[in-house]
Amino acid sequence: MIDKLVIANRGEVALRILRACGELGIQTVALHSEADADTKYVRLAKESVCIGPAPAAASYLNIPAVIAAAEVTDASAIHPGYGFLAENADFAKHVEESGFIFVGPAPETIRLMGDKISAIKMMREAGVPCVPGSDGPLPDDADAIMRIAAGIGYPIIIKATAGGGGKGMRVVHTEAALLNAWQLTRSEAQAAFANDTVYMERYLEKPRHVEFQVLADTQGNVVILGDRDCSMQRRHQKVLEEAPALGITDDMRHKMGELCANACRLIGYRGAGTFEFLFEHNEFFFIEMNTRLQVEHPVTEAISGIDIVREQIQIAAGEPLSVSQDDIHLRGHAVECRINAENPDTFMPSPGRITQYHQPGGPGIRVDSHIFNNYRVPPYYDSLIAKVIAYGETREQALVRMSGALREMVVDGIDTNITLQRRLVNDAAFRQQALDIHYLERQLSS
Ligand code: MV4
Repeated sequence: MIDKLVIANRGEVALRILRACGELGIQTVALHSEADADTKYVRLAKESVCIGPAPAAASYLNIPAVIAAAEVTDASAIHPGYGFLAENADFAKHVEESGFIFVGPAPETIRLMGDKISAIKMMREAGVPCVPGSDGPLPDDADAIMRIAAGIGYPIIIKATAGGGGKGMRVVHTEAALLNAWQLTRSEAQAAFANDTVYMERYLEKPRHVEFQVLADTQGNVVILGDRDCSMQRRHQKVLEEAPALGITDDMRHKMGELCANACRLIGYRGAGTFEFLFEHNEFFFIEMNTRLQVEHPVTEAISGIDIVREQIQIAAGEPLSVSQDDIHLRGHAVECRINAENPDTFMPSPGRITQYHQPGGPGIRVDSHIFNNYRVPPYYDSLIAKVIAYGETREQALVRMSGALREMVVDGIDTNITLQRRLVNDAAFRQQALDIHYLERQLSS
């Protein structure tokens, strides 16, 4: 049903989608900006179309250009990857109205989950535990807001309903700071998202970020591929992820999985999705749902043996999931290190020509990357240049393998965070215990 697929993305994820299409016998069309003409995924695709100048707004985010490229190549489907247009409900709607298959959930589902208040409302209905909070938008009434905050108890956090991923939120520690913080968050939300609706939650001070991966087909089947811990982050950018999350009993994992599956059925979910939770004092609290493929999907693939991108494409083609929940057996442990082209001290992007690249390998090592010797990292996009994934029977084995892989890896000509990743993987505290979402930033500042 899908004979030709447009890859509306770049970099390592474009290559990841291209490889899945290769296995499925689907022809590929690589879309690229003027800055990405000379790339590995463009070379390997059957066809390619230049959709605009280097800035993403003129190319990878240019909806009419993406759809026109699908039309001129007579493709049947469009895969958005992650970032760019992946969670743009208007884009998904345009894709479908133009007669193409969108590899992802229905546009209405993207819209519903993109609005955090409506997402939380649906999750509560499905019995998924959420953070105690305002259960809806804050009213335009100072006294009412003070009462809501007092009822929740300080500290609280005010979040924009159109936000997510760390944009448009503010922590409030005292009643004295509440109204000013409310006004500020509201005006920032208006400026950033053209939507000033905000809500309130109890602020969890030292949680972990634990997320559940789901796959749902159009026949009503749902499978849960377990959880990932993504707590190692800096400024809302994940640095290292692993699966499974430490210290979650099989019983809890099973119970949370069931609740996520219920939620999928309630909202009629289709495709790959992720339920994000904060995990603190042995309790889960839903915060957001991502309706796309995620950067860290390979750690789940490693412990489940399921090809998530392949399943995504087959679901989009109307085929049933290739497995049922009884076929899913999570085994071993996997860790992913994101390798970025960035200055190790300032974290500023470090574009430029890679003069020397040595890719690590060996048992249990997977590298998802679009780079090669003499590749020029463009200055216009995200600084992710490679993902190193290490699998082992145990967490210790996965980390030993990761440590070896990072020692082997050479990327010369530009700055990278490889040294930082080596340090983190060999950090005594990280080796021993599950750490909270603030650990890495605390460590970096000391
Ligand atoms: C929170 C929180 C504490 N309490 N909500 C940040 C990104 C967005 N996904 C939600 N975020 C948070 N929401 C409550 N009620 C702390 C964060 C948070 C965070 C969450 C996940 C991963 C990294 C984070 C870094 C800072 C703050």
